[in-house]
Amino acid sequence: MAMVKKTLLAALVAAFAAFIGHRFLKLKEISLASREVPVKHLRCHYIKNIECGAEDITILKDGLAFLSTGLKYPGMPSFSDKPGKLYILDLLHPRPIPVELQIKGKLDLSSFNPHGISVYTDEADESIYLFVVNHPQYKSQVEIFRFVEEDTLVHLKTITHPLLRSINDVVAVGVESFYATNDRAFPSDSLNFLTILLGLPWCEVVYYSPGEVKVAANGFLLANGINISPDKRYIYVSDLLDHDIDVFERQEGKDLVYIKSVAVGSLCDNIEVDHRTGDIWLGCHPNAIKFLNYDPEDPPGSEVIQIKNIHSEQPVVSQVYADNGHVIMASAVAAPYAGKLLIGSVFHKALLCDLK
Ligand SMILES: [Ca+2]
Ligand SMILES: [Ca+2]
Ligand SMILES: [Ca+2]
Repeated sequence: MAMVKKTLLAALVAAFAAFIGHRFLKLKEISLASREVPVKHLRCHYIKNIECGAEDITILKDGLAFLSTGLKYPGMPSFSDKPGKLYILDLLHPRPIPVELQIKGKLDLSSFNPHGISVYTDEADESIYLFVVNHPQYKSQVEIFRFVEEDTLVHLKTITHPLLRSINDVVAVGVESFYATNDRAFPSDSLNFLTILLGLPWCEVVYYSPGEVKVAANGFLLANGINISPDKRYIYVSDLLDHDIDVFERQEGKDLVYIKSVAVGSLCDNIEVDHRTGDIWLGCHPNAIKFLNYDPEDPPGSEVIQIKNIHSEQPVVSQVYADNGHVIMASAVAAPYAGKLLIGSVFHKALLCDLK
């Protein structure tokens, strides 16, 4: 009997070890650990004053771009220990230079750590609201600002909620309501790593409004960028570790109904949507291991991917830009405007490129 027990135990241990070994191989696969991207450049130049990342960028219809800079995030490189800043850049200017936005109100600027951003224009009076994911002391909250003049934001409100646990990006759908992505299943690093190792898709999209907060969609390995179609009917979510963009339809009850996924073959971060064409633009990480184990000798690369006709039977996915990290490392966002493209990075510089 003892012998049978021993054999069973040995078989169980061997099966468990094989399973964990298999999961580590799978992890190598989903992190695209051996991927190298051949360089594919556009005509670009660096944007002045941006040296420590512009993790997220979004552009208004009149060509004003907002940039979220200086992110510090656990486990990721950062070239600055100063607080983060928000900038504005006028793309209609012949030589656009970013201007730091002055923040008025009660927000503690010494711990400001901006991450994903989104703008909302109130059609009633054309007022513009900027929603910013903020991580003071690595916590997660959403700041709502009103853009009042050329270079000034007025801080209106800080939103915290137990469901807004580990927010990466946000998409505003009203003056005080939004959808936000949680990029971690657990606050604890080891539990979070375990969910990734086991391939458990436990990240969520949360809907927030003053009257109701709920999980609107789930089933993501790592929910990162989020954005909305120009007609406001669809929500797009980048599931970074699943290498795809998930498309959802908005419902009256604010739930999101899953429509489909479009494979992108890269680890895509933030999503921008061309106001005019509805095309999807993605700032992506070609190789997660190079990104996490930052080595200036073998830097993490950058990749910009565009999806045309995402709602058709055959969306067209194409690589628009790729770099091996010698020009720009760790691209997180690509925002198009009138034949130009802004590329921002998690911790490095930012580029303004010509698409024509
Ligand atoms: Ca965003
Ligand atoms: Ca997916
Ligand atoms: Ca992001």
